[in-house]
Amino acid sequence: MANVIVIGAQWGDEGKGKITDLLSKSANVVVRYQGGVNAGHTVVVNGQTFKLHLIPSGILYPDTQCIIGSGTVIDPRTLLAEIDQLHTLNIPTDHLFISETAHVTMPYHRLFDEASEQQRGTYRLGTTGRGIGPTYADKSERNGIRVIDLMHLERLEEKIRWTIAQKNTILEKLYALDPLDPDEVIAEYAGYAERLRPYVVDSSLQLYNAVKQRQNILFEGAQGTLLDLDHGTYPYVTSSNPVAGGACIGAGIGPTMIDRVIGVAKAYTTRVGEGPFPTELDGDVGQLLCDRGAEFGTTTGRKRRCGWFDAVIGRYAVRINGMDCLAITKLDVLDDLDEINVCIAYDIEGERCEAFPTNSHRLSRCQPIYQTLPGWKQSTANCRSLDDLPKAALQYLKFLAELMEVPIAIVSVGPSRDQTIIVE
Ligand code: 2SA
Ligand code: GDP
Ligand code: MG
Repeated sequence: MANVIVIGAQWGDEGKGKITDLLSKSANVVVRYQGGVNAGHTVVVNGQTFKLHLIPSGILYPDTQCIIGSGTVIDPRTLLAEIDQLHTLNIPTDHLFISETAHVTMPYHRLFDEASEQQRGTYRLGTTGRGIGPTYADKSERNGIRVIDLMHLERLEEKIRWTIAQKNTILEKLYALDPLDPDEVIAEYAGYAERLRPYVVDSSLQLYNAVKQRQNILFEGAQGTLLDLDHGTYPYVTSSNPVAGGACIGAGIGPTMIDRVIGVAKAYTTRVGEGPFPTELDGDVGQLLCDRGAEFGTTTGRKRRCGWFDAVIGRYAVRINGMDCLAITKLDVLDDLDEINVCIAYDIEGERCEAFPTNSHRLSRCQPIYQTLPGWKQSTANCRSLDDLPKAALQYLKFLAELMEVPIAIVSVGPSRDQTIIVE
């Protein structure tokens, strides 16, 4: 398998959790390299559903090391709840490791996220409210608290006292909120620190040793290409780099150690949160995709916006990530449709546009140009090889691969691990 990056090729929720779990069977190490508890990755095995936020989706394999890398932001409260939840299901976590250089989400980060969204009013971004943007902002401003700080209680106390003094001014003056009590926060985070201590490592070194031993490493992206801080639909993006290039920075390894990039894309498109979405469907078909695809946020439960597959976005994701191949998920969601549209280009005020506009304002003025394909009107949920698929479904997949100029390596026809077609 070698060293493979799994990324989301759209606006997130493409099924990265399912594909990462599937590939983890052949991986020695699985690494999350960015994002925090905004992510929600679902793995379904033998009828049991696991919703993971920070823990890599390889955790169900007891011999696979699972690393939460340096580029992630860690909310200890949610992470510990996730660990506890796995323990109640008899899933061990002694193969979980946390980078000492990852940044920590603090209570003021969550408060700032919610308050600033409220202040933005109609300009709100539709964040998950999990404090992600403010945690990364403190990291960039060099005001962050890192996992390594949690491990040194005296230093932690001093840092929290100093930081909360600054943050309370903002809470009171800018947002008219109550100040935080530093003693309470210190006690809370000291408790988390003790529970997290056994998991904390120098994860970049651990990864380098795995590379030297020629182990197979899987890098699990969170969110998706169009939510990338640099290459997504700014400002309607998250505050990290989900694209393949982010894996090297977030995991702390060099680009020469990467062998392949797999892009995960739904057979249609969804987006949760604000921002432009050219192929969005407001009517019955959009509702059908939402219902059949159970399109509700894995973390927040928010209804996801649904639309047709957008090959302009697909081609952009191939380029930005250096994608080698595709995993197309949720093909089964299209089973009932008479006809299926695929956006092949955009029309911007009479001008045909094949390349994805990097400017969100321009994107919001794009009208999709569609090609219509026939539906297959039969269930694909039990298909386990390409030969099992209805002809029209195969034609649809071939069309997507041609438009995006990359081969399809995996097709997913249901949420379960076994509802998968591996293309030989
Ligand atoms: P944030 O919270 O600062 O990262 O939000 C900024 C934008 O990024 C979007 N975002 C996501 N989009 C899709 N899925 C995500 N994870 C959850 C899921 C989302 C949920 O798996 O369903 O439960 O609502 C995710 N995380 C961040 C977010 O919607 C903003 O548009
Ligand atoms: P991620 O963030 O990319 O890991 O995706 P999420 O877990 O947030 O959302 C994907 C949802 O689709 C989850 O509920 C999965 O269980 C489900 N899912 C994944 N693949 C398929 C599929 O092929 N068909 C159907 N019907 N559901 C799928
Ligand atoms: Mg998700």
